[in-house]
Amino acid sequence: MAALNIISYHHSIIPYNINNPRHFCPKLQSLSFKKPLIFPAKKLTSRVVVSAMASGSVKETLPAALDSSSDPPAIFDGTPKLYISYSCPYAQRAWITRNCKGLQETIKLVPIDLKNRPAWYKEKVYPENKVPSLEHGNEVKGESLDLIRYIDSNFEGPSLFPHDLARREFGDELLDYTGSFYKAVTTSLKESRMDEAVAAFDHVETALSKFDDGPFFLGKFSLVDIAYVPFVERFQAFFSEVKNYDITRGRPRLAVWIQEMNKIEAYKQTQRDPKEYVESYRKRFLSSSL
Ligand SMILES: N[C@@H](CCC(=O)N[C@@H](CS)C(=O)NCC(=O)O)C(=O)O
Repeated sequence: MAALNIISYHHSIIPYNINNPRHFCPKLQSLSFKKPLIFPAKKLTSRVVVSAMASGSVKETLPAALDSSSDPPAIFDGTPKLYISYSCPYAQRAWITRNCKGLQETIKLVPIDLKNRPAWYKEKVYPENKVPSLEHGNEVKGESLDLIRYIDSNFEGPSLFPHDLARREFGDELLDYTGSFYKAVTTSLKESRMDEAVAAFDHVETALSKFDDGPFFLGKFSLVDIAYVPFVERFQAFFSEVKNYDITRGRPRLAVWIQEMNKIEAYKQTQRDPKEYVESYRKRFLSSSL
């Protein structure tokens, strides 16, 4: 079982005393919230396990990105393949999901150089010519939000979407909101105003207070956290560096969420140097003022 394997690989979670919330996350206790952020021990037990399963702490040597001079991998040879770009936030969603489920040895990572794309990618793999895409069986599927659900439902490993109806419904709502979140923040950037971005970050802060049995959107870690984190990671770096605006200021739940996300090895392995994000966003959203 993949989940147990990961727990045994991931020694750093073992020292936590699962009966003591402070050991799980000491900093949670020093912040003040409308709802206390102390998680009942019985719920915490399952959270630690989920967090451990989501650790993805099988260390992986990342392959070099394939470009126009590279031969294709053995397409449709029966090995599931996740085509990504290391810098793409949409691809990062699928990559984190694969890591969280402990599928590093099941789903092969195939990074593509999007600036110098191999012709075979569009011709033989994914006619949309975008990343991410997943080759599984005789099919290739795309669209990050569909893919993370697909990987969660069609591969082994811990389930990353809750079973209870209230959480599922809120999860669906938040997954739907990711597009509006991105649009609101990037519109603010393009138009050099803060109002829409501030409202979008406030929306996230409010969403994080809905379930108080853990610091994640649905209480426990889920696909919703995976869907948001690549964008929050980029926005946090850009707003801090370019707008001198700390997106966590006055948003204690967002601050704790980022802190907790940064402890998840499955996600950490997908992070890039924040300077890269800042430069890329500068070109994309501030080009007229350069
Ligand atoms: N809606 C798609 C967006 C994917 C996407 O736009 N990926 C970008 C890289 S971040 C891409 O492949 N761009 C190449 C292109 O548009 O030609 C998803 O959620 O997967």
